[in-house]
Amino acid sequence: MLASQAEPGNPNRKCQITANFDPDKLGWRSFFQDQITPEEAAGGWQPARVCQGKARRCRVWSARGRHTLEINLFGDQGLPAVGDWLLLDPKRAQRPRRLERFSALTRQAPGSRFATQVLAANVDTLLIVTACNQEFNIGRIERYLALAAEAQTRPVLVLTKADLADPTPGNAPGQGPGPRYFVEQARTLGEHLQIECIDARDADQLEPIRKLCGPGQTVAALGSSGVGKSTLINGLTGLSGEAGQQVGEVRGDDNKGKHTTSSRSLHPLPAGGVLVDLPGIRELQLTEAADGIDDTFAEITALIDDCRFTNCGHTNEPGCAIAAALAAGKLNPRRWENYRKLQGEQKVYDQAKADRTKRDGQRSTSKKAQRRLDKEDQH
Ligand SMILES: Nc1nc2c(ncn2[C@@H]2O[C@H](COP(=O)(O)OP(=O)(O)O)[C@@H](O)[C@H]2O)c(=O)[nH]1
Ligand SMILES: [Mg+2]
Ligand SMILES: [Zn+2]
Repeated sequence: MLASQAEPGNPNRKCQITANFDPDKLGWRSFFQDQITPEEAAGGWQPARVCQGKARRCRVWSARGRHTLEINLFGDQGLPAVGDWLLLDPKRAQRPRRLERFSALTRQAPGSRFATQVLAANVDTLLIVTACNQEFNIGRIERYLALAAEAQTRPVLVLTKADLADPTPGNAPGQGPGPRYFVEQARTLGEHLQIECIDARDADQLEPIRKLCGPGQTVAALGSSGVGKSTLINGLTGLSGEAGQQVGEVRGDDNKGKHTTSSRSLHPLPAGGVLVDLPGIRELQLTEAADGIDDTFAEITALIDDCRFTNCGHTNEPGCAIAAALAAGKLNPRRWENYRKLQGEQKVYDQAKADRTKRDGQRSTSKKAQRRLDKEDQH
């Protein structure tokens, strides 16, 4: 299955793949195997999966176990992201080749109007984690759904703190919106969306999520701090204390978490899959996600197809299917607003990127922006 089992650094010595490193369980599949050239196979190149990326230093998992790679040069490929598969040249480990990704969760790099940052690569399932309290925000979930749709990653909505949902602070017992309220709200996002409403601290309630994390599966958890991502991850990995993820306190007044985990990381699961923690997402500006947004708002995309004019602005044009659906109460005005907002942001991004590309010639990401990206990855 592997190109070769020779140990990097010593191509003549066969090495035992450590008990911990089973590439198939870690997500290796024919999609990656097929990318290995005959020369690489003959040269003893070895696959490695990135479990943590900090600028040019990244932690990887390979037949040598877990180790750090100082990457010298990454050419036009950009730096590897958590979840990437690399091929390590036994003679020049510093110059790995990054294999093509089957999916990438990307956002606009914070502080930049045009650079893209890969949050995680090769993710099968995205857990969109939010809590049954004032953190719950339907518009933000739609944004996350568009991110998943763009990456063609299956989204699952995880509503934590179901145990606290009723009563909510300020409400008399029994009068707050119970967990059902949040599930009903979330259901308006899609008939087929998988929704799990749980107490993340209770391992038994994690069973439906555990099912998604079988051998070879890569599952990422995304959500604001304080919603229970680390709790969820510890429940799934079975680790706690020093070995597990640090679980944070939550401020009493607004239920917001203080940032505890801050770097993206990949964790193996006892059953075989891997989990990616995507902490500290304060800002999620989508990049090149017009298709993902269209998929997320499929009912709107279908209506737009019915507008009389292909360039309909959906304001006062005759034969506008959007205006008609709004007037007839057949289109949720909040969804329409959010669709317009997200597509509007895309236009601003596309314009900024086009302007920058024009100024920089062929380069779409300037050196300065890349340095800023590297720096932000060190946090
Ligand atoms: N009652 C309750 N508390 C939870 C739940 N999930 C997380 N917490 C608590 O919320 C706080 C923040 O959790 P943490 O996992 O650090 O959130 P993260 O910032 O998203 O990683 C901790 O005190 C957890 O014990 C839940 O489902 N129910
Ligand atoms: Mg955390
Ligand atoms: Zn229209």
